[in-house]
Amino acid sequence: MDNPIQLNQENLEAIGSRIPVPNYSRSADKSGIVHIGVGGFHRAHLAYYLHQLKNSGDASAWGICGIGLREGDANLHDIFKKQDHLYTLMVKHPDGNIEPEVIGSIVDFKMGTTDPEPVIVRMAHASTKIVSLTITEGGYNFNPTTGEFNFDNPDIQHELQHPDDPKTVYGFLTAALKRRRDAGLPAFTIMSCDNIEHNGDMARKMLLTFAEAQNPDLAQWIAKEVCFPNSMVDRITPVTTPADIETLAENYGVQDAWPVTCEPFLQWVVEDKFSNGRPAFEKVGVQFVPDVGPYEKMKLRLLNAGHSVLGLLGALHGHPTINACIEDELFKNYLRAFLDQEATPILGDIEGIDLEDYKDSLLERFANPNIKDSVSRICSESSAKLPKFLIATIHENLATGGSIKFATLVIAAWCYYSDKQVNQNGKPVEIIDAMQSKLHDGAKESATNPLAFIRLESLFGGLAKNERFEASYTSLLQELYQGVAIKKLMQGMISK
Ligand code: CS2
Repeated sequence: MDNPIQLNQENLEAIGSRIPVPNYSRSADKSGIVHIGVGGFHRAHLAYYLHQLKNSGDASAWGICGIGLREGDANLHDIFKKQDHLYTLMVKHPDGNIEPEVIGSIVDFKMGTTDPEPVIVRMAHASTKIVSLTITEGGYNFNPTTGEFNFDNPDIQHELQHPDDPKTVYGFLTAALKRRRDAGLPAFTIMSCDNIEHNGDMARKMLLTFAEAQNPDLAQWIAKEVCFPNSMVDRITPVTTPADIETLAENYGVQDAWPVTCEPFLQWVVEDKFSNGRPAFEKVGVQFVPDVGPYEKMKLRLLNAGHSVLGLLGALHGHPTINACIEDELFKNYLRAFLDQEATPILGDIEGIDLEDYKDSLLERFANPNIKDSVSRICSESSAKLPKFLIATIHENLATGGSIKFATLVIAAWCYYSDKQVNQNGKPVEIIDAMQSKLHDGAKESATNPLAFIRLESLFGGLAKNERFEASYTSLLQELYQGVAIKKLMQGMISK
C-alpha cells in the first residue's frame, strides 16, 4: 500500500479506514492500572483484554500507565511518545491470515531509571488501583532452589539504605505503598502476570521479605492491606521482527515502529482477590476462580516445559523456530512422549479440563507456521525458566519413581550447548541468559567432570546427588561429547 500512515492519536481516524482502531476516548489520567514490564506479552495479553473491554463500552475509567525499570525500556518509551502510546497487535492465524488492530488501552509510559519520583507519584496516586507485573521469572529476585529472597543484589542493598531512590520493583512498590499508607489511601492490588507457579504468593513473599528489612511497620500494613491474586496467563508472543513492521506498512498502510505479533489463542485464569476494585474482565472471557494452582501447574509443566523441550533440543539440532521443530516428526513425537509420560502423571485431575485435549491443542498451537517463534526466544533466560518449567518435574518424578529420561536429555543438551555455544552443524547458537558465564564455566568443566554443570545447586537442587538422574544424565552427556547426533539420542529414547 502506498503512503503508510504514521500511527498516532491524530491519525487514528484515517488509520481506521485501513485496520480496526479503538472506539473509545483515551486520556493519561485514566490509568487505574500501573504496569511494570511492558514487553510484547503484556501488550498481547492484559492490555488487549482491557482494550476489548473498553471497546465494548465498559471500563471507560480504566487505562494503563506503563513503567520501564530497565535502561533497555528507553527505546519503547521514545516510540510510545511518538505514537501517543498506540501500537498494533497483529494476530497471526495458522492459515496465513493476519488480523492487525490498533490497541489504545496504554495511555502513558514512564521510565523509572532516570527519575524515580514521577513513577512513585503515579503509583501512589489515589486513582491507581492495581499495579500489575510482567517482570519475567528472573525479575522476582529469588534463589530458584531455596525460593528465598536474594539480599546480595546490589540494587536491593542500595534500596534498603535509600528508600527514596528505588531501583527494583520492590523498592518502587514499598516507596509507593508507604506514601499511600501515610496519606490514608487504600492499598493497590499487586497482580503478577508472570510464568511462576503461585505467582501472586511469590510476589507477596518477596515483597514482604524486602519490606520487613526496609521498614517493618510498613511490612505489617502491606501484609494486611495488599491483595496478591495468583494467575495463569497464556498467549504465545514471538519477538517482533523487521519483517513484521514491513508487512504492516506495506500490506496494511500503517507505520508502527513496534507492533506486537501473537497467536489467536488467549487465556487468563485469575483469583478474584483485589484490594481496591478491578475492571469487569469476566465480560471479555477472563476466568475468575477461587484457586488457580492446578491451572498454573498445568500450563507451566505442559506448555512452557514443552517449549523448552523443543527449544533446547531444536537449538542443538539447528531448527530455527518452534514450528520447524513440530514439522519434524521425531521432535513432535518426542514432545508428545515427554508430555504424556513425564508431565501428565504429576498433574492429577484438573476440574473442567481434559488434559488430552489440552495437549492436542498445544501441539496445534506450536505448529502454527505463521508465528515463527524463534528457538532463541524460548532458550533465552533458561536459568530462570527451567527450574520452574522442567527441573521441578524431574524432582517430582524422581520422588515417585516416574520416568525422567525425556527431560534428562534436555538438561544434557543444555549443558552441551552452553559449553560449545554452537549447534551440531557448527553454527553459533545465541545464548541470552543472566547466568551465561556461570553456565558456560560449569558446562565447560563437564567435558572432563560430567557433574560440574548440574552442581549449580541454585538451579538443579540436589540432582547431582541423585543416583538415578546422575547415571542417565552422565551417559547422555558422554554421547553428546562423542558427537552422537541429538536426533539419534531422541530416537533412542522413544524406541526404548
Ligand atoms: C515461553 C513463554 O518464554 C518461554 O519460554 O514458553 O513465553 C510462552 O510462550 C508463554 O508463556 C505463552 O503463554
